[in-house]
Amino acid sequence: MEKFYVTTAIDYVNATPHIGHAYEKIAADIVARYYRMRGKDVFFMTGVDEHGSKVEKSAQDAGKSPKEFCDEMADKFKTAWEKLNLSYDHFIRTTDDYHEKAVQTLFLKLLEKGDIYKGTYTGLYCEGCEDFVRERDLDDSGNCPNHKRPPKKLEEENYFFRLTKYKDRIRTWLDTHPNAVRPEGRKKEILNQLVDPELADFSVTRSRKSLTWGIPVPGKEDQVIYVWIDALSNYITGAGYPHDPERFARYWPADLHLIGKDINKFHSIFWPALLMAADIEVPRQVFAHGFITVNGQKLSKSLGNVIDPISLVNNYGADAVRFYLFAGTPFDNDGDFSLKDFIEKVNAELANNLGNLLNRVLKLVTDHCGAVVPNCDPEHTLRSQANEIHVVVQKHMEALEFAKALEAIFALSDQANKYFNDEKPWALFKQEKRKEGEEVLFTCLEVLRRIAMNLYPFTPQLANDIWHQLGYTDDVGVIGDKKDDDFFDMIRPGMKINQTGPVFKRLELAAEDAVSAAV
Ligand code: ME8
Repeated sequence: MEKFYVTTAIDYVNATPHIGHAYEKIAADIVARYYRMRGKDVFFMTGVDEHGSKVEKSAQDAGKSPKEFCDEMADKFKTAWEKLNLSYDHFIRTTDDYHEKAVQTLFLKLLEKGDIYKGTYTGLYCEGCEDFVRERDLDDSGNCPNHKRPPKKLEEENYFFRLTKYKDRIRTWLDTHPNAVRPEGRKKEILNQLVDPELADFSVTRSRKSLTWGIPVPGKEDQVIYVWIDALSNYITGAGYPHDPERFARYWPADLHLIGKDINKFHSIFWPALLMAADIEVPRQVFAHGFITVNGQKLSKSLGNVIDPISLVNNYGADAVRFYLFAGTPFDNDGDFSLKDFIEKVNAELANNLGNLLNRVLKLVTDHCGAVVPNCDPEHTLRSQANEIHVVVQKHMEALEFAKALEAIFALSDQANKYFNDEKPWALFKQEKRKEGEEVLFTCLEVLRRIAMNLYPFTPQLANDIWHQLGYTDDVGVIGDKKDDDFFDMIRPGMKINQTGPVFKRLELAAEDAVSAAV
């Protein structure tokens, strides 16, 4: 069985998960479910990034020890992901013992090789970015443009990673692997950064005086391994490096690192360079997605618009959130979340377009065909379109064009509604045109079957509910384990359908959301 290893960025635990974090994790889940369904051995990993001064400070503010604070926060992330129906295989915490040991091993390996060396760093450091910043990148008030606060001046003895040694190899990698960094615009950004003379060796440790909450440099107690080498390594340590060589050999290299556009440099330059230095294969693809804004504004604690994914799911259900975040907004662009639009779009597509189609078709099958799939095999252009939907969806899924995949699926549902309205099967049965009536119902059932299969990665619960109402007793997501024929074959004549009421209930604005929806 072919493997597929997909990862997400690991989130800082200094604050609770927000809709932007959820966006990325759901994307990875969609990919994981899609490839599992297509028969791949998927390893889907997500997790949290727990070290660093930001987290240490948040713990202090909360009156807790960093470890105690991180334990609570890691649970909050896990709860959110469970609510959103994420099917990750492993949740990594950078405070996990195996991870800490592995990071130290990697550090010593690079030190021994001479790719990590000791130097003195003087510069400006932004705690928000957990990165050194350049004077010329600051805004007019001397603040970090991302975090709107001044960076700190730092002079420290640190260990550095010899990034400059690997610049040419990274360029060659990008030139010879056109899909290694995507989308195209983000790759160009990386190519420009590679020729910037200011892209220098970077610091991989901090003095214990300025950072205590981190992995100690082995044998050098005054130095702590600095966040990025610790964080990036999660992708290999979580897959078994070096403690489980068999698992590591099975899943590495990662097939897809999903990350946000703000951390592209770390993933498309620092990370491959670290791997090259350690003689480990580089990932197959880094994909930098866009950012979610809320009502057109950047997510910000001070604006109070940091939507909590848990309350969103509690009020509207996981499928609605999963669907909305990926319908409409191309994954490589920024997209906006507005409650009003969310409710409108979800009701229009999931309740009206798809839900009604299912209800109307199944009602006629119940009333006129004894609740059994009619025994026929009609030819119709709509059926041919339905037969091809997986090809269209596959093309979009491989390119991570989620919005286009959804558009194709819902266009099919739209067409089926139109066909149903035009053919009026209820009238056909009344006019004793049973054969014609059955053929219309069969065609619609087949469309619904295809929709359920293709929709599954996006809205697993809804897809399963449709699947079960169509009469199947298993889970739509396990279809990939079966013969391909089952996937591509038609709905089974003679199968008893199981109509149990609306598959998707229209959403109503929750009272607590009324104020923000009015914005
Ligand atoms: O950067 N919309 O953690 P993080 C979409 N720990 N994605 C968003 C977003 C938004 N509004 N805001 C953040 C870190 N993200 C590091 C990563 S990986 C080895 C270490 C994305 O909690 C962001 O781009 O700040 C990143 O991919 C992820 O959420 C975690 O962000």
